[in-house]
Amino acid sequence: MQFTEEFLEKLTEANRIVFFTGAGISAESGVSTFRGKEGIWNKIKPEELASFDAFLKNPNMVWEWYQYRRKIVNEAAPNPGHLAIAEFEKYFKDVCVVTQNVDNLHARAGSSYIYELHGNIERNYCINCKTFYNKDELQFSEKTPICKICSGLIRPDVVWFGELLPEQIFIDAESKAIHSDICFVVGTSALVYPAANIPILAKRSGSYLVEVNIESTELSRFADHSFIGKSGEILPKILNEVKNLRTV
Ligand code: BJW
Repeated sequence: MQFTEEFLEKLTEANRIVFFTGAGISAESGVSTFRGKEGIWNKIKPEELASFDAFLKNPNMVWEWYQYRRKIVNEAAPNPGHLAIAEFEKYFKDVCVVTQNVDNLHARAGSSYIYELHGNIERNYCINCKTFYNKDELQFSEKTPICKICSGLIRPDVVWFGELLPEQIFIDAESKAIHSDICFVVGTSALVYPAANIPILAKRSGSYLVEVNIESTELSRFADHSFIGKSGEILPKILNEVKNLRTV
């Protein structure tokens, strides 16, 4: 893999790094992406499962789908892409992950600063009184569980279409993007808003935008540098270069 002089210079000089990640980074861990040939939305319509209306219409079906995905995620392990990102923290002053993923694999890989824009599949909350329940409390529930306090339906703590993103997390992620020196955009089609604004904001604020994806995306035309290939292969190679250029 060839690195340009410009890219190496940016790696040498940077202090603040943002990794903006999507489903593609977890593909090599065996977690399906949403779009594309093997994507979830190829088999299921998003509005049937990933909206509050769908949940109210058929809570058990939506709950069952999330229990199935939790099982996949539990059995999956972070891959070399997640692990490389976590190791970047040793070499730069400020490294964070802004992720659209709900699979918790960045945390399990050891990343310390994670902004989860679309929630986390391991948490749940009551739609009435907002009491939180972690996955262990509801692990064996085949049907939609009911809140112990108010008998409301319990839903996964993820952001469905038409719902607002967690406000403070989004504000903090925007701030990290604005102040970043390099923004890596990894494994996302960059089609879902407002999350997809984060890398654009980084670029407009002067950050060096680097895309890592198996194919080009909506964002590619804005990127200063595009690596085409699997993130589990490319990110460890970039990390190796960092090890040559910087000291711990
Ligand atoms: C690899 C790889 C490997 C594969 N290595 N790469 C402006 C314009 C148009 C529409 C809107 C807009 N603003 C808002 C909207 C509406 C909507 C939206 O964006 N729709 C678009 C789809 C058109 N947005 C919303 O509804 C958001 N809320 C909102 O805007 O609130 C305000 C509002 C309120 C009321 C009314 C109107 C507005 C909420 C969005 C929530 C998204 N939720 C989901 C589900 C989360 C829960 C769950 O997991 O079940 O989030 S949808 C799904 O898409 C999931 C993802 O986080 C998100 C992004 O997908 P991602 O990560 O990019 O995955 P893929 O599959 O698309 O791409 C994978 C990529 O990986 C590909 O590029 C591959 O090539 C690559 N890849 N293997 C490297 N090994």
